[in-house]
Amino acid sequence: MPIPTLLFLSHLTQTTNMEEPKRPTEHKTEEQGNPSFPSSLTLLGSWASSYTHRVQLALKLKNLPFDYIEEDLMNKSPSLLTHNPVYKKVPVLLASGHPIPESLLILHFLDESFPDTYPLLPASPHHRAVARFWAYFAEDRLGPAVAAVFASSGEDQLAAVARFRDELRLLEAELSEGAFVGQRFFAGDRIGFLDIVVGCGSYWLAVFEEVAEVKLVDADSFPRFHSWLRDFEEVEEVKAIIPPFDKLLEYAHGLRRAMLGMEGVSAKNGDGVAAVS
Ligand SMILES: N[C@@H](CCC(=O)N[C@@H](CS)C(=O)NCC(=O)O)C(=O)O
Repeated sequence: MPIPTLLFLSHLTQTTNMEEPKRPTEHKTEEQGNPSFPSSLTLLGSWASSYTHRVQLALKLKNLPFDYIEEDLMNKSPSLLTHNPVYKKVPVLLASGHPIPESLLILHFLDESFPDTYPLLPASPHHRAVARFWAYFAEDRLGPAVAAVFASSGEDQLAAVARFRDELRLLEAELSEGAFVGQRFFAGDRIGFLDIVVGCGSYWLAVFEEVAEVKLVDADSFPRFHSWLRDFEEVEEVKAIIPPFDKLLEYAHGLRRAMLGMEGVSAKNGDGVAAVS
């Protein structure tokens, strides 16, 4: 659930400049080969973007080598603007130089291009549809609900917390007695597509709880989601991707100050999240 960047923060990362932009690798000349059988992979991303983390995690699970280019979202590179002219957002994956924007589409692309190494989606069409349905739910409902909590204060925030918990209850029910009952992860005994989608974003929940001084997920109300998240965060590949808690915390504090500073324009029902983007 990239809770918008978060899923959540995706909207929020855009106008704040709390992190020095780094460009770890030079942009290589991109050969224009066949994108369906990519001979090279380059990821344009942002360090705090859970959408970017989704792609990094999928690449890691599939053990695919790739170049990484850190984008400064306050000062987007010509490469990003050229390769994602419609949304101008990260992540963008260049497959043999051919751009693929949108994290979920990139996950699908990787699974279709490299089906034999760590398949992300289930084999059965029905289970695939279920995973995609809940991924859509995470994007469409859960993420915006978290973003609204982060962007609001006072009574608006209390209402936003209640709304988020109502949404999360739907996923909790699916874990405890629905499509994923008895499974450690959404994908079974190891993480897969839906775990990546919901998980890259969910690690922000603890950060938001601290910054916004609210309780979003407690083990009593959400026992299955709570244990799923703990298990997800313990996966070696996940640990290698998620930035340290303190770094996320500092970032989120700055973001929250910036957002509440916009009060009157922004801090109702998550509108501020969109306003910042
Ligand atoms: N739906 C997109 C969302 C990507 C997104 O929102 N990325 C944010 C960073 S987390 C971004 O690039 N924001 C820059 C902007 O909106 O100007 C995806 O799944 O990839």
